[in-house]
Amino acid sequence: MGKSTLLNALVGQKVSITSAKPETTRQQILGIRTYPDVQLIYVDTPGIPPPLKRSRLHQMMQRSALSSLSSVDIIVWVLDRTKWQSEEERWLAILQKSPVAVIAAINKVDKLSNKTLLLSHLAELSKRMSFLALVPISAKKGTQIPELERVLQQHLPVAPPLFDKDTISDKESSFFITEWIRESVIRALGSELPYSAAVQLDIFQEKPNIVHLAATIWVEKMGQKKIVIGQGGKRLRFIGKKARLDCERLLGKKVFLQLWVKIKSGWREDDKLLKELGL
Ligand SMILES: Nc1nc2c(ncn2[C@@H]2O[C@H](COP(=O)(O)OP(=O)(O)O)[C@@H](O)[C@H]2O)c(=O)[nH]1
Ligand SMILES: [Mg+2]
Repeated sequence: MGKSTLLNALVGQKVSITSAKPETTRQQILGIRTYPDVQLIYVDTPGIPPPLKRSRLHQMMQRSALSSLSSVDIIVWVLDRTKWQSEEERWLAILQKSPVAVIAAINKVDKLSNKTLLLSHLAELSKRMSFLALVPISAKKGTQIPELERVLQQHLPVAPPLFDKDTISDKESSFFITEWIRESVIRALGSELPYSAAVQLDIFQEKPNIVHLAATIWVEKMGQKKIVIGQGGKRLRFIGKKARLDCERLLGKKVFLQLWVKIKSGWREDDKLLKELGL
């Protein structure tokens, strides 16, 4: 859909990881943007996984997605152009009953060639529930993001700011480090490792000129470990390089990053490990 891409566009910096694969976002992340006269606090959420194949991790993702709905002032429903699949149907059923007002953000319009289709889709959507506004956007290109912000500001209640003006998220560096590593794993692996990796930070040691980081990439099976490591460790080095550069940007210092790949079968059902991973 592009929820995390949109969050990053609205915050103006990367706070949430994105990938072409569903289920990239696992938990709620706040992104904060402060202008001289307004502070906008956004909540990024996972999607709702299909009802079959639900693991403990899936249940946690769903709980996280749904719990944010009641605690916000406005919901922005991000849709992928005119696509309408079972997840959209599940969200519609939930949002129709929501006491919180909803804005529909029709995303990825940069990929939409037939604009007539868009108009009829907007008309269809409006028939099924009432929205505060329907805003076609491109989160990736930044198209119509100021328009979406304008509509949001128009409808938000007046309140004192909750965060310092320089704060962009509720998460700490350690969270971003493990997420940047996980994003690098997801992107390096294409469809070979669906949803099965978790990252745990083992060492975070800050020295005057360099930060020493060590992390474990948890996978479920021997075969997956081999894929992540690659021939002669080539893929793991590639994953590590991208993650290291992202971490250097985040921490503003040189980073020495060590990665280990370990197997823990059924980690997605393991409450203790899920807790240790902050899920
Ligand atoms: N062409 C295009 N791609 C987008 C846009 N927004 C997001 N994407 C891509 O869609 C994929 C899913 O995005 P992501 O933000 O991770 O979606 P999420 O699962 O809803 O959080 C990624 O490959 C993004 O680069 C957009 O406006 N235009
Ligand atoms: Mg996401």
